[in-house]
Amino acid sequence: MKEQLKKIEELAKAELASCTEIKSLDELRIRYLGKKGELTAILKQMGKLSAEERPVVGQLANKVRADIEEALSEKLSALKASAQAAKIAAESIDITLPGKPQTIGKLHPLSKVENEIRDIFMGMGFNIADGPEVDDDYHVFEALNLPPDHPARDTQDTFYINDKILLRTQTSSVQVHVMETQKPPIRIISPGRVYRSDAVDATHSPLFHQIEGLVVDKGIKMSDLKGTLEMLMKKLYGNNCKLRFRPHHFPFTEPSCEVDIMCFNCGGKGCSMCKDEGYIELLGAGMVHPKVLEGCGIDSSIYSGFAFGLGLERMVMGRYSINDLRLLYENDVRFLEQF
Ligand code: 2U9
Repeated sequence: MKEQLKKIEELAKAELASCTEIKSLDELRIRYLGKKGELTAILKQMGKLSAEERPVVGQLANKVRADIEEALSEKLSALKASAQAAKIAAESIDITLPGKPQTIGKLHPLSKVENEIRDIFMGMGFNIADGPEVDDDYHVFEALNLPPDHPARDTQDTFYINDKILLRTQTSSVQVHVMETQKPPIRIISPGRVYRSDAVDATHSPLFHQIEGLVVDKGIKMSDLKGTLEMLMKKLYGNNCKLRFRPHHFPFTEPSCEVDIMCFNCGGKGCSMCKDEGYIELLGAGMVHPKVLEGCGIDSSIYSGFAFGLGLERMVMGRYSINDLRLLYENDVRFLEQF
C-alpha cells in the first residue's frame, strides 16, 4: 500500500509538471484527491491492514495528500502568473508611437461673421430679435408699406404657402412683430434665413441670410444711422475703412440710402474687384417710413427710427474674397476648413 501511495504521488507530480492549463488542474485534483479519487480508493482499503501498519500508512497517506495539494497550489500560482504576464504582453501599447490627430470641427463662415456682427451690436446695446420664417402677407409686405399690387409680392419672386401665408423675403417682418408688442425705445437686430424665388447662380440663392437692424426712439436722426453703420464697419473691416452713402428708394424707409464701402483692393481708384467703381455695395438703410411706424401703433410725431438690412452672404464673400455664393452651401470640407 505504501508503494501504491508513493506511486500516486509520483504520477500526480509528473502530470502536474506537464500541465499547462488552469482548468486541467481541477481535473487532476478530482482524479487524485476527490471522493472517488485514487487516494481515497486506497484509504478505503486501510481496514485490511494490521493495527501497527494502519497509523504508518495513514500518516503516509496524509503526507501524500498534503504534498499533492501543495504542488497543486504552487502550480496554480505559477499558471496564474504566466497567464497574467501573457495578458499584459498582449495588451501592451507602444507609448512612443505618435498619436492620431483628431479633426476638430469649426464654425461655418456664415456663422462666424454672423456671430461677430451680433457681438458688435450687443456691444452697442442692441437686443437680438427672432421671429417666424413662415409669416403672413401683412407682416412681410403690408405693414412695410408694400401694398397688394407691389411687384415685391409677385409669385415669381416669393414662395407662397397660400394666398396669405408665405416664406419671409426679409427679416423686417420680425421687427414689425417687435414694434407691435414693445414700446420704444427699441434697439434690435434680427438675423435669420430669408427666401426668394431665384434660380441658383454665383450671386443668387433661393435661401440666404440677412441681418436687419431697427432703432426707434425720440429724436433718432440720419446721423445716428450713419454713426451706427460706421462703427459696425470699422469693427468688421478696421478703422481705415470708408463708407459712402448714396440716395436710394425703399418703400419702408424715407429717406433711404444704399451704403458702399471703399474698395479694399484699390483704395477707391477703381479696379477689377470693384468693377472700376472704387466702392463696393454693402447694404441698404434709411429712416423708418412714418406710415410703417403708425401702422405698428407708434406715434410718428413723437418717435422716429432708422433701419438697415444687409445680406450676410455678401458680407462673408467680401470678407474672405469668395467669388461664388454656392461654395457657402455645398459643405465641401476642403473649402470650409480654410476659415
Ligand atoms: C422695419 C422698417 C424698415 C430694413 C431695410 C434694407 C433697407 C435693404 C436689403 C439689403 C440686401 C435686403 O439682403 S438684402 O437683399 N435690405 O436694403 N432693409 S432698410 O428696413 C426696415 C426694416 C423693418 C419695421
